[in-house]
Amino acid sequence: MTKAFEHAKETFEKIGVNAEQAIKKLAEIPVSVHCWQGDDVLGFEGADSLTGGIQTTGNYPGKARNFEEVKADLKFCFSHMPGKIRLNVHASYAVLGEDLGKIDRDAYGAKHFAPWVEFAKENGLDGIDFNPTFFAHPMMKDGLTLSSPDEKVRKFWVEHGKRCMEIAAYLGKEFGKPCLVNIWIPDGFKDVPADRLSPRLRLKKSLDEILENYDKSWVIPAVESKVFGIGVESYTVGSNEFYQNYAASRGICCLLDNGHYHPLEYVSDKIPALLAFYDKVALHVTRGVRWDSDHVVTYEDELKEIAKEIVRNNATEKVLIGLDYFDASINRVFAWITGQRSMQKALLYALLLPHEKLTEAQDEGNFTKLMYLQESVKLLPVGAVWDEYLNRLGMKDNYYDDVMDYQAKILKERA
Ligand code: RNT
Ligand code: ZN
Repeated sequence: MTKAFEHAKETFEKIGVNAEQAIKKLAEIPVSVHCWQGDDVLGFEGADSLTGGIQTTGNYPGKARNFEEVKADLKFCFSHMPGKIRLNVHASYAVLGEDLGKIDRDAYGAKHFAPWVEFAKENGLDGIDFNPTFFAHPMMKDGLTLSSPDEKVRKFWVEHGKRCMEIAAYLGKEFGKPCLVNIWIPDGFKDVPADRLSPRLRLKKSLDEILENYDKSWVIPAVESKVFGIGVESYTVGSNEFYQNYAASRGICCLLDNGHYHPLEYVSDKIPALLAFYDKVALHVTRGVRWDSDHVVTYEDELKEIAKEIVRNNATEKVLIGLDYFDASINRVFAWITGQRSMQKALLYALLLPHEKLTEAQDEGNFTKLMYLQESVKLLPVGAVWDEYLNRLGMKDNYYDDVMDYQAKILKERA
């Protein structure tokens, strides 16, 4: 135990916070790490570009080109990511083997994800979460999938959704923990639509078909809304109001991506609003810069607010934390670790706050004291507790040097 930690412990004790407890709790909060940061969301189906209103920018060398390379990079990342880790896999990362080019997304099955299960188990992960991939595919017609007026197109995607529910049940069972299946579709229009209702009614019908018969003990379905995407600026079928009402009426979960709202709308405020009604709330933690830019998650104010809402509402088991960002302009492995560590740092910050004292001031209507307390906690020695936490896990704060080493030895070899 370092002197700095001893001192920090005393400081926190004085405000009624137990730093040892905070460290223990932090190690138990699962963060679902997205599989798509290492290869610019391309997946294993042979895609060379991304469509559906999302985009990675940059061409930093060393992108993973196949399952082996994604696994190697993730393995390196895991050894630098503190805490409990789940893996968030997209359907487009199916390990198809001999089926590559022979079957399409409407025929993917559990066996195509068995190698991911093996990998996750080998690395002692907490479980796998899953996502149907409704983008970057020739069956998207006029930018539409589940809301398409073309029955052939709509049915194809419904079938994909159904297959994914089955795959998710398999993943949940394998780990003995439910698998979150997040449905995000890119459907929308670049310009003013003539009919805003019918696409939503078709989406509602498609979702009902996908959810007709799934394994409720192992699958937690979620729907992710969005305000707009690139080339889809005027209208999004799966809007916030649409999905919140859909989720509420069907008893499923909402997934909030903090890049998917107007810049002055905050997911930190939406979490407690949903917790008043829902048993579970799922998150895609990202960092939008001016818009849904999917910048790497860093330790900034909104992230801290999000973490506070999770911790102070005793919702660490109700809020399912997943990461969602993709940056190709910097070392991708570095980006992966940085986002996960930032999430953990924010959770630690929140775990070290004197929530009762703060709430007391609020409830007494003593807003002068509340501001005093809120300002004074900002400079508490969280860093010393973070260092101790890493130390105990055999990790260091400096992961940059290791990343550079990995870059020189492994990533440099990739064309
Ligand atoms: C897109 C959504 C969606 C994707 C991933 C790859 O705006 O945020 O969650 O980023 O599914
Ligand atoms: Zn997202």
